[in-house]
Amino acid sequence: MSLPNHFDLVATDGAARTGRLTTPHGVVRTPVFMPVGTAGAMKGVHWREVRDAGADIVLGNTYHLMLRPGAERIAALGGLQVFTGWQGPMLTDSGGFQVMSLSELRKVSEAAVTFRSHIDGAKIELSPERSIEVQRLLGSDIAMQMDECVRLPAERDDIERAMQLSLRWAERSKRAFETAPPGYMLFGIAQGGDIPELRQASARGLVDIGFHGYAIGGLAVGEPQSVMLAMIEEVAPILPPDRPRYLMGVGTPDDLLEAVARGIDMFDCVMPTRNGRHGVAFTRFGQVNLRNARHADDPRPLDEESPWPSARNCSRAYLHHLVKSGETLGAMLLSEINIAYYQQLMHDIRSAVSEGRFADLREHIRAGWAKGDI
Ligand code: PRF
Repeated sequence: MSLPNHFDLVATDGAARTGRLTTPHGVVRTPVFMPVGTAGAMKGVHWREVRDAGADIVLGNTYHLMLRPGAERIAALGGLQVFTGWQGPMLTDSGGFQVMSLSELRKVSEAAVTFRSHIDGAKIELSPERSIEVQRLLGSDIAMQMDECVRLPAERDDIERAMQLSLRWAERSKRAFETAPPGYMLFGIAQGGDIPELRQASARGLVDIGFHGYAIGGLAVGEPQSVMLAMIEEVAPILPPDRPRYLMGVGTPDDLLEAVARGIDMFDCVMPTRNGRHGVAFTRFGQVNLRNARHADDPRPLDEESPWPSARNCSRAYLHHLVKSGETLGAMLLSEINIAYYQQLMHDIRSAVSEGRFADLREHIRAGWAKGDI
């Protein structure tokens, strides 16, 4: 059965698209990058700065929040927005992917995944139905189906088994979501590894079931960028053009540009905050490692033309000092600068697509990165 559509496609330029996704907590302008606030917090960055940087939506994780502080507790406290103070839209990942990367003693069966909590070792079962229940208790604007993601390289049989299981879980997730109030959304997730036929079968199966939007999972898990882009090219033409498309857990600024060029509308990644905590800044001239001794006496800011104050005003010498001394502020400033850079990139992409000059923007941005930081 076809679900109501909350996405308006505003303009296209080649395969690139720009649109508006209306959620219960506000409108999301696409293409969009969702900063990751895993456990109900953006690591090292206040929501105010996330909002000021231009983020319309953030991502939270079912896995972390169900373990601590617990979904029922967050529901009793008024849901994620009231609990965390982030007033805008939130998308939550379903948990399966985080179980695979974070927990021990995990076991996947038809019914559910069982695992031990990485926090206290408690044995926990997460089924597609429980994942939807948790995401609804959290009050997530966009819930994701539970899926199984296989790291690459992998055997065809393993990829196919996980893809088929994910399709059966997609059906169960949709059924579990039937009683959700209007306006809330559920996205299906395509799997299929690096095998074109399996990618196509996965996408077709999801479209037959019918979701508010469609995600592509199981990429950026060990394969080269060229393979990731080829898999997007297999899947995107099968997805309904009037629904949002979300590439999960991606990526570098270059990944975003290339995926938008192939019709992707939504992204999330820990890269801006994680790299920021490790002393790395994203700039118009590529990545800059502030740990490097060449910055120690450099009075220049990261980018004197940046619209973001910390990128324009803080000297590289100061950022280098903060990072080298292990000051919390170093990680905070670089995380905030990186989130702002990603948001600026998406803003520029949206403007270019709506004005029919995406190809020019793509060349211009790539030229800046190729020039390098000098
Ligand atoms: N599935 C889910 N979340 C994800 C992924 C996936 O395949 C990925 C892979 N890049 C990141 N996050 N549910």
